[in-house]
Amino acid sequence: MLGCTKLMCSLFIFSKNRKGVLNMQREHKIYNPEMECIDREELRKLQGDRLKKVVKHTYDHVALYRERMDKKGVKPEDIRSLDDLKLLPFTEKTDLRDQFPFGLFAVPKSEIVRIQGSSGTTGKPIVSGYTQNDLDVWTEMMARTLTAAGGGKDDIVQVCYGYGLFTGGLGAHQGAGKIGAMVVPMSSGNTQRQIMMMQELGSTMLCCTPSYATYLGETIRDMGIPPEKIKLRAGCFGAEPWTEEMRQHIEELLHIDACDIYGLTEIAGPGVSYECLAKNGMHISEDHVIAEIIDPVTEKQLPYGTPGELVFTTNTKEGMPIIRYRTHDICTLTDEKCACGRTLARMSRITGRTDDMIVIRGVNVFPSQIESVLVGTSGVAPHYVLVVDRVNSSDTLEVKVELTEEMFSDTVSHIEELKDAISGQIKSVVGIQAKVSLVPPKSIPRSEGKAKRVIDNRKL
Ligand code: DLL
Repeated sequence: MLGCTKLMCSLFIFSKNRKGVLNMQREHKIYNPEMECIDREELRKLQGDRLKKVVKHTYDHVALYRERMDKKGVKPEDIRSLDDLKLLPFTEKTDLRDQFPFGLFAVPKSEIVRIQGSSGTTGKPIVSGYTQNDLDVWTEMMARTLTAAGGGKDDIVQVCYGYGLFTGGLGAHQGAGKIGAMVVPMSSGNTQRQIMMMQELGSTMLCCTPSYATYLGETIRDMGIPPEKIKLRAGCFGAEPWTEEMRQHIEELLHIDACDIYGLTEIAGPGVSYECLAKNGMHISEDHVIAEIIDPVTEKQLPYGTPGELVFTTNTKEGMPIIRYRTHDICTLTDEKCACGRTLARMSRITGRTDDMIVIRGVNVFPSQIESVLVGTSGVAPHYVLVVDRVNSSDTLEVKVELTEEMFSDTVSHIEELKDAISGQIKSVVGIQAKVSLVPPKSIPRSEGKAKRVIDNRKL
């Protein structure tokens, strides 16, 4: 039934072209109009019904949720509609770490067909388990995403998100396959080869982080490749924060429509929300996830339009359902109808975080991970600051750490060895290359309140 309605919906609107001239008629393709254009009252009812089921499934099969709900005095029968969501306990990233690897699974392991993991690589990662149905749902979310960016079966989709535990590569791959496009599974890195394949195959869509899209665009420009050799039309860029200015820069460099795409491992992966060609916020796949905005301090729900912390509840996930996950990402929600015809609520760009997580080259990094390396290294004091910047469109991380008095008076060769050792440890714990600068004792300013560990010079 769903199959025959798919892709039947397309809406034409007038929109501005790149020079701002109002002369272009644009088609808005919708992968699943039945769900993406659903009446919002009907959606609320559907969400409520699905919530009841997911809460019961979770309570019956996941000890952590049963204990948390019992502690709050909430039973599955108390959840009668969407309004009762606020009665449920929250989930934090630390819960996923503590329950690693299988503690939050709500089905027998034999039902799990895939494991994916977070982009950050702490000692103890977080993983999510998918049943076949969960994979199908995630794949459809990505099919919606690529369709919303104008994609279809005639497209050649170059996927330069990393393949592996990170959800970016496989998520985009699955979605592109679902819409019948030709998938080019490049994974990340090797820019010259990416550009060669892009030209030879005539890739029409690009999936990667916005910083990598910028780098690719700048490299293509600097190589003097004529624009007609690049056939790209659109890209789905996410996994890290970016700005309208960056969008404009990418669109001008690559002559494409650059759409934002958001997601997180804990909930499904990329495609939890996605921009259409109206480029006015990301539509949330609300039939599969429930989005709330809360005040991070009082933990109370906030109305649409008010900035706050984004919280997600999975509404159809079987393998590892998650109740009220605190993303710590800050944004606003709106349910105003979009020019594309979708009724699904939209979230704004992510404007910040309520915790100290930073995303560097698409990798989630917590200062505490770096601190754990420094504390375990003799010769340096636990006084440090992380300086994040964006140089030639690529994020850089400098770790400034104080030497101890004894080490400060040691030989240069020892100090160089120490730098290499710290940088190697950071690479293995956090997963990214950092420049380590060893500074004299007591040279990093002390704070009287909360220590300022991160200086982010990127214009995000
Ligand atoms: O980054 C999934 C993804 C892959 C999204 C490819 C989009 C494209 P995680 O590694 O679990 O999953 O990191 C999730 O990354 O909580 C945000 O802080 C950040 N993030 C993801 N997308 C965006 C975006 C993937 N479009 C964390 N804008 C999230 C800003 C984003 N931040």
